Amino acid sequence: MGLNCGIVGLPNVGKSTIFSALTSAPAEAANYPFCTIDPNVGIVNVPDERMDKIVELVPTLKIIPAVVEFVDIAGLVKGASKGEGLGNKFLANIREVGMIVHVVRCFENEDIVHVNNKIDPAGDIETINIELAFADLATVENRIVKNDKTARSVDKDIRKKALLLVPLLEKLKVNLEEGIAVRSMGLTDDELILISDLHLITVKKQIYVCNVDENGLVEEPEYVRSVKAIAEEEGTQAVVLCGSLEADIASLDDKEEREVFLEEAGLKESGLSKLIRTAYAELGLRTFFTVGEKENRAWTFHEGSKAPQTAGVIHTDFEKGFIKAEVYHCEDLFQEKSEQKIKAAGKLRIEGKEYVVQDGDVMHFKFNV
Ligand SMILES: Nc1nc2c(ncn2[C@@H]2O[C@H](COP(=O)(O)OP(=O)(O)O)[C@@H](O)[C@H]2O)c(=O)[nH]1
Ligand SMILES: [Mg+2]
Repeated sequence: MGLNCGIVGLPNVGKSTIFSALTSAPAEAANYPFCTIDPNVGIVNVPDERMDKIVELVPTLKIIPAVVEFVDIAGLVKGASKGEGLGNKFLANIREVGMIVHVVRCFENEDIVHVNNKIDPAGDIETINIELAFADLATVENRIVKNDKTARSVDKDIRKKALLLVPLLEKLKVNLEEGIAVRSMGLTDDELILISDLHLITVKKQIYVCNVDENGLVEEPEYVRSVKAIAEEEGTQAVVLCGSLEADIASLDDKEEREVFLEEAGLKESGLSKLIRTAYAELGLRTFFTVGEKENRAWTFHEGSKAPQTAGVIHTDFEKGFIKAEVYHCEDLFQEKSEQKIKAAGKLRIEGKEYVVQDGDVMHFKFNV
């Protein structure tokens, strides 16, 4: 499951600052056996106001939020695709993530060197995107050589599959040479399946983070506008935040202190919280809840999943032995104030194997073991 995002960007754009702020209050790793344990990996709680409201109505001993993983990917410089800098480690790390969070420097500060000596978000984005495309180009070129051999195989099926790949690999090569990301090539689902074992980088979704200084939060700088324009053209999101301010906020232990700080900075929500929510949604992740005296918990599922699959998120036995689910939406709870009243109002539904679970559903699963 692609539950994680890799933070990439040129050196000195604020990646590590953002990563440390994100992970300053680490989630309880024991609850998330699927997560990687690595210093560059942080498990981050997904802020969700709905859980706060649920807890008011269904008091519980333990609250477990949904999480998403962030990976601080070091070493992306010009030439990384050819092994410059930490090139190879970088490539290995980035292949494993579900999505790319591309940090762009939109703040000025003479003391912090910019690798190209100039604040130029559009130029920086191009540098990184071309580097990523070239990394994929190298992968594709290797595969073309191998595939040419496979296409001469004596096994008819193997030969057939290899021949199918020939025009597709050529199309990838031609476009990647122009620096075009695979995600922008308009490939069909079948084509995407054919190339899935290449683990290409630029096929992954990418969102942008504009790292501004504090003034940039109040008045949108031209730098940000240029990133937003690129994001819009690519059909993706650009989140604006100030890395150093986020680091300051994250260093406060007390929730109320953090809220006062935000208010003083003129913000409704911290930039990190916006980033986490955007990343989670763009990864195609959605949340359902289980509630009870012992534990209120937010669970993550992939958009479009049916009831048995989402039951499987809790335990594989729940999926295998799935019978039915009792479901209501958290909005029903906010309206009716208790599960009894939801039942009395006829809003508790019984759903079967074909039910497509909705974001914000509260589920009770019935199953056989
Ligand atoms: N003024 C300002 N400096 C920042 C901001 N974010 C990061 N920095 C500084 O920029 C430098 C490089 O940051 P770092 O997070 O290590 O960048 P990385 O190389 O992308 O990981 C550090 O000195 C940070 O303190 C920001 O939002 N505003
Ligand atoms: Mg760093």
